[in-house]
Amino acid sequence: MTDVDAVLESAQLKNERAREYVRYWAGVTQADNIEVIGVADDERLIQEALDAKEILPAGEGLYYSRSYYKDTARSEERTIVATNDPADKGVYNNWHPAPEMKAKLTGLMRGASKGKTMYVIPYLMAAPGSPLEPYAAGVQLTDNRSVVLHMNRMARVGVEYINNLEDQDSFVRAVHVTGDLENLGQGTPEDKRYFVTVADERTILHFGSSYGGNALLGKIAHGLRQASYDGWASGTFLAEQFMLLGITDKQTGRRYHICGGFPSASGKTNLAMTLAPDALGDRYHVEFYGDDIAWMWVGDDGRLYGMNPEFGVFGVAKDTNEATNPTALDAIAPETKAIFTNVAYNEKTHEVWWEGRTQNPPADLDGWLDWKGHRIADRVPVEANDPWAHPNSRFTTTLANVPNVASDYADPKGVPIDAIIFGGRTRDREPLVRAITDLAEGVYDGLTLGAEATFAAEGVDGQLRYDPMSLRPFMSYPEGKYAAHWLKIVGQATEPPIFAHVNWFQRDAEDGHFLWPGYRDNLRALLWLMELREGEVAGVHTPVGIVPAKSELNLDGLAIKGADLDKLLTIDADRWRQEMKFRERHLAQFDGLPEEIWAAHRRVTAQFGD
Ligand code: OXD
Ligand code: MN
Repeated sequence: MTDVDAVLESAQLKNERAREYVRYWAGVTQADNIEVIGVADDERLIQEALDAKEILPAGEGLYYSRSYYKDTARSEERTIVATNDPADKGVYNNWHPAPEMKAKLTGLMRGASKGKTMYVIPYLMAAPGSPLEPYAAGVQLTDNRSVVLHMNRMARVGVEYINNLEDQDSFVRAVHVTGDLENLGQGTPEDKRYFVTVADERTILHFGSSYGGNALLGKIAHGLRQASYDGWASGTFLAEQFMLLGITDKQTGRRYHICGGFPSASGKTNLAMTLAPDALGDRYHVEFYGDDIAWMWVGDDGRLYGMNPEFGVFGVAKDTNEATNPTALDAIAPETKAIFTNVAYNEKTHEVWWEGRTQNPPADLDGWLDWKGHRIADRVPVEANDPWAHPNSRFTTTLANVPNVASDYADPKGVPIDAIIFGGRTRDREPLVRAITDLAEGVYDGLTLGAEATFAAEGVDGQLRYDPMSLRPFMSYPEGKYAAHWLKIVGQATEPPIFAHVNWFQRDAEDGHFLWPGYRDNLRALLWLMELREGEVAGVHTPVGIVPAKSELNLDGLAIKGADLDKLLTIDADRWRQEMKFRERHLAQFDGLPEEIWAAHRRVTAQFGD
């Protein structure tokens, strides 16, 4: 066991409270070595990880990693929010008492890093100087080198982010211990994995996974669960699973910023990184700020501001290609130092591939291994159609690698938010876009956000899987209080954002074709929304908001059938009457939902009549 103090001293980690914390967990986990990390260590750690075969080369300045085959996704069942107040129990936060969870996790972590190095990663989930900086500092401890490499890409890392904290105690304690992955009983009644955020103690304890979604604590647990709790407890901000983009109209010089939530598989990353359609590219420039998290607060000027607390993108690889997301491909090009996880890998050429990267997989199977490391050429007939890459395989790259990253993406002031949008993948009921100008109706719309659960469930009774504001897996406190907090924060804005609901996935009821081309053309719906906000178009009023008149959408360079466009902009009243009944049941689960939200629900319901 090394002398912890000597290591911290030589790494110039000066925050005394952080030192105490490192000392304590070094004692519990009994790691053999301690190492404090800064960005300058990345190159050396990459080389060490290559030498140890924890990662493999994937082209010039690109890397490949594989996680244990039973450890490839976020585990929602094993994720817990713990506090010292039973009143914090909500419908989705899987609440447990803090003392019980701390004892449990300390027990699981005791001695569990023996023989390993415990890396100390001081980080900041904000641009330095941000008004939310007091909530952004953390120190992740991990016994996994690959997790360190991912954290270096996903957060700002270095001792400088915690040494000079105004309140030395104000960093999040984020402890990650991998555990013996082959003996954790993943998915069985004996499952030993626990992913706990002790929200009122600002402590995160994750045991039993090295997959990013469970192990990158700055992003997943601090950036959303802890931050949303902090935002509520302090009464000052919102932390949401939102993308954030900017649109510049080069003709008028106006700039707009739009953020929004999308349940998984509803196109959030592709939208965040979108470019303008070719025909509109001369006039509009689209900029990328973030694909997954936005923290929002009201500035002194009465506007709602937003910022992406992350430093990188942990994106789903599946279906990423030149048509769906060309900027993502640029962001993972040679020399970007991107890391691929659980995609298919060619051990001879070091190429990577995933489903949807090209229409067909590489024809020459020589050297190709699937995400489990099994040779594709050796597959037996029953395995022939198994995917080469895991459906949740990922790429990890820094924001700065995204070619259209906004020039002010690291500005600590954040950007003023003009619109908040919600969009779940639904084959019917949701039009291309409907705008909502009333705050309570906007929050109500976010709370009733849903998407088709699975293909198999479609059409059974048409019920959506509701995912309020797309925060369901990260909800840290009761939903009624969450709704009230939204009304309070956005209600403070004197120039509030407009809300909208979008849907790129409507299909023809008869032959199932997508009515809207999607991808870059989605910008057309957002441009209409900005024109509506500017009072340049009036739209058509419906019970669920304002939809574009057909003539108001900019369709330059787009070939779309008039009949498809009609359907895209139509509200199916019968379908919506049914939807309102589902919504009522969904909202009724939440204790203490503000009366404004129920009133919004009743207003919309009444407009549809019986
Ligand atoms: C997620 C992610 O799992 O962003 O939501 O990775
Ligand atoms: Mn996410």
